[in-house]
Amino acid sequence: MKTDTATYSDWRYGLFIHFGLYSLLGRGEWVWNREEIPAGEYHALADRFTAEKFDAAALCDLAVRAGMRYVVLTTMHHEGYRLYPTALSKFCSRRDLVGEVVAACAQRGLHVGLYHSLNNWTDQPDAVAALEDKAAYRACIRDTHARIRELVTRYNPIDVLWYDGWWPFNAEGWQAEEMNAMVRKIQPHILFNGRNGLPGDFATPEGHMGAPRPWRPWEGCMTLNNSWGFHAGDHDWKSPGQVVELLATAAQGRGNLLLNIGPRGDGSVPEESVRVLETVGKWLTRCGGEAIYDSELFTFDLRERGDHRGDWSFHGPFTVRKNNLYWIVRRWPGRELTFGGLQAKVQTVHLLGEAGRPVSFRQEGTRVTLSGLPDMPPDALCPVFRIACDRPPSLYQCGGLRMPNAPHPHYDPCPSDIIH
Ligand code: JFZ
Repeated sequence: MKTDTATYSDWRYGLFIHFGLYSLLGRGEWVWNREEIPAGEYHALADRFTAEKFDAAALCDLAVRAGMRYVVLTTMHHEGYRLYPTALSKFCSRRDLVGEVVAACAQRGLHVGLYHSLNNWTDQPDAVAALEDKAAYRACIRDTHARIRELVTRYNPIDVLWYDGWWPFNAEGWQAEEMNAMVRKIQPHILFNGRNGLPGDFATPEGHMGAPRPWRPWEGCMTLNNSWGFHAGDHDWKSPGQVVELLATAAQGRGNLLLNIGPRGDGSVPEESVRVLETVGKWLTRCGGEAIYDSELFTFDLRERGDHRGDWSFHGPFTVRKNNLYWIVRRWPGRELTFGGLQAKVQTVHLLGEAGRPVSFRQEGTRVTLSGLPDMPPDALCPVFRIACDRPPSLYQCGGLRMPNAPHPHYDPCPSDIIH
């Protein structure tokens, strides 16, 4: 599948899959390193790794049901174990799990990205030796480039090469310019993330959804609980409502949310993650999709007013597309909903979804009230309104009760992530 940065920002929602030998232990993907497990003991996990319940078709079906448009799989994490047969190491799966996922994505029209750690704890000379010795350094970089070359040759075409594990080198150390040029020669349309030391084609804020400033294509990668690789003791799942909120942040910043699952060692997916993904997927189909997909960068009138964000509401986030303002009402306050600061004239208001219908409203200047609504939220997860305006809508409210007629000094100890 061919790709480019222009359409990348509209993928919006993807499935990140962390899977490897560590999944058998259920204590996260760094377990070897953090617990200082003897190498022989850790490597012996390969004999137990059969991934008998790893079902690429089912995983991709889950992504589709979840409303996702792409999948990124860990082809090799820091442990060094490859999920694909390779001529370059014995430490690999004989079954081609990567090929299975790439094929299942293609069948479903999902874009596909391959996560690959540059540094790994198995291949010798490793990055530690490379730091200490020039010959080891040369061998380590040569081997890393060879691995990447083999990966993008085996799986061609793919949409994204998702580098990770840059420790301990920067772009110069990894010879990242040469690395990207070599990959682009094999796959001209491939996109790179920014984790081999170069900025890449998109930014990857991690653990938060802050759009880069100034804006460029971006993807926030988030865990569904607090672990990337399967952790048997981590039951701290995000609620469907929290995932909706993450999606709204992606949508208003015109970025993507890459949401992670960590299958167990046998390849089965923890039921709680399936439940959350499906609940949000149904919401996207029912009413949320229009507010989330193909949204535009919401500038909140920032160009005129520095980095003051005037968009926030106690009830839930806003997104925009063309002349429409979407209101994703996470906290339903009751029969009337009011927001201020609208720099446009409202023409119609609709509640989206099964309960979809026109909604009465009144507008006094920048203040808009939606009325005649039920006491209880009209959607089981999160009602969404389409507020059609006479021009691309923008919102602004200042910290006082009226807009000052004089410029005021600007001081902000915690500047907004979203400055465009
Ligand atoms: C890396 C990995 O070490 C981790 O296991 C996981 O795969 C994750 C997606 O990526 O971890 C990082 C990478 C970047 C930051 C923190 C952890 N960061 O930028 O703060």
